[in-house]
Amino acid sequence: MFIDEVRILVKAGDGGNGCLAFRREKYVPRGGPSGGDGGRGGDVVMVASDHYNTLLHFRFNPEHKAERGRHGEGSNKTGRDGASIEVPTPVGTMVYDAESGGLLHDFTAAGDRFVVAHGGRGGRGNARFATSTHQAPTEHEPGKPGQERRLRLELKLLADVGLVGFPNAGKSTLISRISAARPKIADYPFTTLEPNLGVVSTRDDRTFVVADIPGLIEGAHEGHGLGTQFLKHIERTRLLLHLVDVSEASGRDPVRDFDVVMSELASFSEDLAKKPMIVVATKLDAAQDPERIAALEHHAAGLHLPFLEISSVTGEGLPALIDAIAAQLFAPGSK
Ligand SMILES: Nc1nc2c(ncn2[C@@H]2O[C@H](COP(=O)(O)OP(=O)(O)OP(=O)(O)O)[C@@H](O)[C@H]2O)c(=O)[nH]1
Ligand SMILES: [Mg+2]
Repeated sequence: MFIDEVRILVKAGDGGNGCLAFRREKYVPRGGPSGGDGGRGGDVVMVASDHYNTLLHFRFNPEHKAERGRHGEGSNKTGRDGASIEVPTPVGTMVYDAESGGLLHDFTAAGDRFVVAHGGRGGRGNARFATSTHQAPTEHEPGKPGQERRLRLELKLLADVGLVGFPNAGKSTLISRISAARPKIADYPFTTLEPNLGVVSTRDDRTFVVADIPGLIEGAHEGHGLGTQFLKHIERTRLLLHLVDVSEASGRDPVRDFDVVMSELASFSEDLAKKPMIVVATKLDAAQDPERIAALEHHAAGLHLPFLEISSVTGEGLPALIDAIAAQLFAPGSK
């Protein structure tokens, strides 16, 4: 459930063919063999990169082919080698051969490189077959085909962002609006019983992973509601979004909701409560009373926490929220 998986096809370049040719120059009576060798095909090289943390980019781009080697030519011209291609993948990707199921490589550090498909060798041209007793060889070889492989990539997803808040605050609705995750959404508390992960892409084609977990209520650390057990799933995130329902329908006070959730977080782990946090007022479309929003905003300001307002129903505030998350996660010097 927390594993991202894709299948891709990689094809290295074929080797160029060796050439069959003889020198034919004016005034040179008997030209020797002059067919050049074919060039080598390019490799497909996977490279672990910090720029990616999901396999989403492979879904739009499942085939990766390197250039073929050029054929050899007359006058002993060797064909140019095909260019290799580099395919970036997140650190933590495990690469399996999709047919045999065998593990080919485990990318553990940024910059780690692994050739997943080797380019074919170029064929030898006929010039290479000449010997003192065999001066007019017509042998020449075709290039070897480049390796073609189906791969299965696997990545254990670690959430970058955790959603916290009361039941019904709109956590699952938010993740369903900004990612492809489709958790159950309903107008009663504890709709979400298990964490869901969603992959979100930003304007500049970066991605981050959001974890939606069950809501917290007062006394969660003593086992009320579903308790705090699910907070372990967001202990390693880098940012929390604290969702607070500011519509009247919640029947509660947003500032108090906020404080209750904060104290439940703190009683689970001080570190968790101290994580970078964005306070997000939800259900803006259903909030009639600007005072409720202003009070929460003021409260957040007092704690030096950024504050944003959204409606997952109308979409208002969602692009700004994604931008704010990306700014936190991808700021130079973060991570
Ligand atoms: N009007 C309005 N309703 C919303 C909005 N976001 C969520 N809701 C409604 O609020 C209810 C609860 O939404 P969920 O997304 O299931 O809330 P949750 O925080 O995941 O709740 P739990 O999983 O129980 O913790 C649903 O009826 C949603 O349709 C919003 O922006 N505006
Ligand atoms: Mg939910």
